[in-house]
Amino acid sequence: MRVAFLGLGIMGHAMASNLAKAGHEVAVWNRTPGKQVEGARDAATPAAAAQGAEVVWLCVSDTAAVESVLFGPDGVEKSLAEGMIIADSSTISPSATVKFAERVRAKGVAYVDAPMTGSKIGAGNGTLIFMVGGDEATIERLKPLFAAMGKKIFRMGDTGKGQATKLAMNLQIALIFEGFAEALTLATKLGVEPQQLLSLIEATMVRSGVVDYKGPFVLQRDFTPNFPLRLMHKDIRLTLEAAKEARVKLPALETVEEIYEMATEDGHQDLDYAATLTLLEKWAGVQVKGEAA
Ligand code: NA7
Repeated sequence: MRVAFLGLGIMGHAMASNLAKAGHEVAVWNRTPGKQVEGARDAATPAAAAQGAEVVWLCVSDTAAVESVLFGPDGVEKSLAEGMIIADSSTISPSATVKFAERVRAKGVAYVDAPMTGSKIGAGNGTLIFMVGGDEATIERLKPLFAAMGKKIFRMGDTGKGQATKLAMNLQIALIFEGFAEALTLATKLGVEPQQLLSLIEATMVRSGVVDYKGPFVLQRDFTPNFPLRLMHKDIRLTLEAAKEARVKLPALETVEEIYEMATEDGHQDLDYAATLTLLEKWAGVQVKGEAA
């Protein structure tokens, strides 16, 4: 298929590469020039990338970025044509997504929100899991592209429901990790060996995918970003905003948001979100480490 891929960050670059590798005709654009994707054509603007494309796929930071790529000067809107599909894998506001979709629908363009999970590793090896909102026929047309970038798609409902689901998923990741980080900090302060605690967690119902994945990194004190703290913080804020719009109260997430705020003040925004642990350590006066760290 002819695809314009906009946004070549950690996730987008790997996704666009996989589309090109799968034989799709890909044009790429990134706000900061100089990023290339093997097998893809470089475009100077979002509008130039989208010109003649069947599908325009976005993966940029946040709601404002999606809005500017779509509707800003030289935005995708200039090249919209009847029958085109816009797919957005950025994590952004569900209500803004619905508004963007309405605006392009007037031009006969379908809009699918397709945020994903699977992190940098899943993007690299094409095993992402997509949570998708949009009509079934449109999603069906996108299947070859989903197959090149991921291993599974879950249709969650109409446009906007992919984003709503993503926020509900990241809410859980943030809270599960915070529970793990608090447990590690307390246990360490009370004299328990962190590696022993992790082994016990793995053998019991406390086990979780989040802890399986993050535990080894944390015990090695490796906070290089798989999922940067600034992006998890953005998602937490988006979740609280969506909750406010829907008149839902999320007291645990509100507290965790304050921890992200303080971690940002400490300069950790570009580290992995697991670096929120360092705040708890600072307050407790301990450091959590595995034997080899
Ligand atoms: P990264 O690696 O931080 O990449 C973000 C990308 O978004 C990168 O290409 C940025 O371009 C682009 N960006 C940011 N702001 C803008 C604006 N205003 N206009 C156009 N492009 C912009 O993030 P990930 O790849 O890890 O994640 C991307 C999304 O997926 C995000 O929503 C996650 O929550 C999930 P730059 O190179 O900085 O010019």
